[in-house]
Amino acid sequence: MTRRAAVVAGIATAAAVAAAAPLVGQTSGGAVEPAAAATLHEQHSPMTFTPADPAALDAARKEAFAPAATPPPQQFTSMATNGTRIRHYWIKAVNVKWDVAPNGQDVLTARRVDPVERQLDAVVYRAYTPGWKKPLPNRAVAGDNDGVPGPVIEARVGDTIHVHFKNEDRVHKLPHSMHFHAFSYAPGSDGAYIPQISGRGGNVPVGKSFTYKLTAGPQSHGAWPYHDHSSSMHESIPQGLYGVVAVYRKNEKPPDRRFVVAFAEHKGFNTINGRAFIGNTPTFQARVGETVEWNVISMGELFHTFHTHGHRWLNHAGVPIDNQEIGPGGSFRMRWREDAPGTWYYHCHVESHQMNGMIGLYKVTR
Ligand SMILES: [Cu+2]
Repeated sequence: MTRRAAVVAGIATAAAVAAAAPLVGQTSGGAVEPAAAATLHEQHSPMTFTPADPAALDAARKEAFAPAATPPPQQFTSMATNGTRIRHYWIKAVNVKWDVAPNGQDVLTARRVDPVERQLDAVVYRAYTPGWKKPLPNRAVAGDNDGVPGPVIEARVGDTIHVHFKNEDRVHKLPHSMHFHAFSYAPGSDGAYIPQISGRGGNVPVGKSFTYKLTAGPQSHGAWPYHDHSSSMHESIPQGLYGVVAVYRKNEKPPDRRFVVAFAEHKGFNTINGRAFIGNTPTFQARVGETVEWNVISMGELFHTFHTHGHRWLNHAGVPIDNQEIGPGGSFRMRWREDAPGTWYYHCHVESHQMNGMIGLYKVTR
């Protein structure tokens, strides 16, 4: 506790440190209450660490750095539902225990990450079969229906999308909503809480539901974020309530692989898809010759840079780059045809973020 408080003190005001104390106290005790919100921007220092147990470190490294298997083909729901007039998504906000670093290691610095440091009483978006009957399976490496970020909302320009949202946050008991970048909609489907104005969709109470009616217009193509914009958004986004919208042009061919990368902060770690450190963050895979597409969003309070090794792409001015800045609420997508076999890093190039979890592996096989 003393060490943690000292880390906080390094970057925060005395008031923030005082506010952080209840969370530190509760790590042995149970439910996360709104106190968590006060500690969102606390930063772990890569210089203070518990050395890893050699056997655990070795196991985590073996798993992370093992040769790539042949990646299975990727499916996109947009292909399965293409041709229907209205795409329906059935989504709940549900509680899960989320582990920011399931393998318990930072394999780069040989540091052990303790369970109390890395576990979170999360609330996440999860996709269901019609009528919210059964959760849909997760079919991607990450970012499909596995928690943080929420399920990818896919559409094509010209589509109408109905998102049926139900708030089942029984742990925090907070109102939630879904607010979508990318789409056009009437004010009632904005999903943003405006006191006395926004209506039911801006602040959906626990146990209640709301249907957002959206249209993918001519300016909707690309990768975008969606997130909670209710009165609880400042607490709920760090608890996991955000995801990615992927909209293709009318006749655009989808890529062979789509990699979802969501930069954010959870429990003081700088995260990719809710996870920190190699082997916990997604290990993406592709084969030479495939078209790969990266959908990158940023949530939270910080600015990041998305960098990949061994690859370059063209920015909007047609200039080759290998490092793209991205700020809160921002997003971009880009593609390349894979021609570089090997195991590569992708990471945020803000070095303190990279060392605090924002790094992963990309494995390309022939
Ligand atoms: Cu960063």
